[in-house]
Amino acid sequence: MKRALITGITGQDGLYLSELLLSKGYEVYGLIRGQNNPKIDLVKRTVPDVKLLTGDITDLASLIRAFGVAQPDEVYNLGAISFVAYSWENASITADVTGQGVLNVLEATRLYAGDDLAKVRFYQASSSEMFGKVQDVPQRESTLLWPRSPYGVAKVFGHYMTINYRESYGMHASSGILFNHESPRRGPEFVTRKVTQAVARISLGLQDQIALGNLDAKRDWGFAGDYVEAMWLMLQQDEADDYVVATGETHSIRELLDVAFRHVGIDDWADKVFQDPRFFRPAEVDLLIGDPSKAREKLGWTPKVGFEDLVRMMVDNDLAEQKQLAGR
Ligand code: NDP
Ligand code: GDR
Repeated sequence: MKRALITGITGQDGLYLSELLLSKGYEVYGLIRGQNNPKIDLVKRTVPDVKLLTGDITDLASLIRAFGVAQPDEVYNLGAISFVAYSWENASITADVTGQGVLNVLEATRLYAGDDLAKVRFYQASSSEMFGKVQDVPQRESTLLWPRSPYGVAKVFGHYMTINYRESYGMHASSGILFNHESPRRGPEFVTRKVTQAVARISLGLQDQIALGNLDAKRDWGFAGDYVEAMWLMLQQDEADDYVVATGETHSIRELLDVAFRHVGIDDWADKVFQDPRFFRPAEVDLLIGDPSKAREKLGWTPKVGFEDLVRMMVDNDLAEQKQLAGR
C-alpha cells in the first residue's frame, strides 16, 4: 500500500486529491495547521479515512515530525495562501507560506529521504499566476514568467526551488503549473464561486445584486476533480518534470456571468451586477490560456468537464445549498 502526505488537506484540491488517492488504495496523511482549525470537521466528514497530522509548512520541525509518522512515498505540497487579492494585503506572510513554505517541505522531504532519494516523490502546486503579464499566448512550460502579484512572485520562488532540488539533488520533484480550477468546493472568495453563490441567491430572491471587480479578465477555467488526476500522474512518471495543466480555452468574467445567470433563467443580468472599486487589483492578470499539449502527450491527461458544465454544476450545488440554508 502506497503512502501519501498532503499539505493543504482542508482546501479544495486537498479534498479531491485525498478522494482520488484513497480510491487507488493509498494510505493518506493530511497536514492540519492551527490549534482549532474550523475545517477539520469538513475533512473528517468528506474523507474520514485520511489520517490527520498537526503541522504548518512555515514550521520545519513540525514537517519533520509529520514525515516521521507518515513515512510517505509521495508528497503533495498544496498548502499555500492561495487568494491572489489577499496577497497584496499580506505580502510578507504570503512570501513566508506560499514561497518559503515550499522550501521547508522540500527540505523536510530531502531530510526524510536521507541517502535514498528514490524513496519519495514530491509534487509542487505551481500556478498560471506565475505567467502574469503573459509573454506567450497560449502559455506553455517554456513561457517566460512575469508574476504580477505577491502571490505570483512567491509561487515563482517555489517553482524554481522545486526545479533546483531536482537538479541539485536528483530528487523526483515535479511542478504542476495549474491554471484556474474550480468546483462546488471552491472557496467563496474566488470569482467563480462568488458568482455561482450570488446567482443562486438572486434566483431564490435572497439577494438583489452582486458586487464585482474587473469583468474583462479572462481565465482558463477547468474542474478541480480533473486536475488532481494530473498531479497524481506526474508522480507516476519515471522522470520528474514540469507540466502545464489547463483546458486550452479562455473565458471572461462576463461569459461566466452569462452562463451562470442563463442557467437560472435570467438572460439579461445588467441590473444585477455592479462594479465595486474594492474588488479591482493593483495589477491585473488580463489573459490566461494554457497549452496542455505536454500533459496530454506525456501523461495522457485530458480534462473531462468543460466550462459551461462546470459553471452549471456549481450553480446547481449552490441552489441546493442556499435552499437548505434558507430552510426551503
Ligand atoms: P485552497 O485555498 O482551497 O487551500 C489552501 C490550503 O493551504 C488550505 O488547506 C490551507 O489550510 C492550507 N494552508 C494555508 N496556510 C498554510 C500553512 N501555513 N501551513 C499548511 N497549510 C496551509 O487552495 P486550492 O485547494 O484551490 O489550491 C491548492 C494549491 O494549488 C495551492 O497551493 C494553490 O496556490 C495552488 N493552485 C491553485 C489553483 C486553483 O485554481 N485552485 C491553480 C494553481 C495553483 P487552512 O485550512 O489551515 O487555511
Ligand atoms: P485568480 O482567481 O486570481 O485567477 O487566482 P480569482 O477567482 O480570485 O480571480 C479571477 C479573476 O476574476 C477577477 N474578478 C474577481 N475576483 C474575485 N476573487 N472577486 C471579485 O469580486 C472579482 N471581480 C473580478 C479578478 O480580478 C481576476 O482577474 C486563482 C487562485 O486559485 C490562485 O491560487 C491560483 O494560483 C490561480 O487561480 C491560478
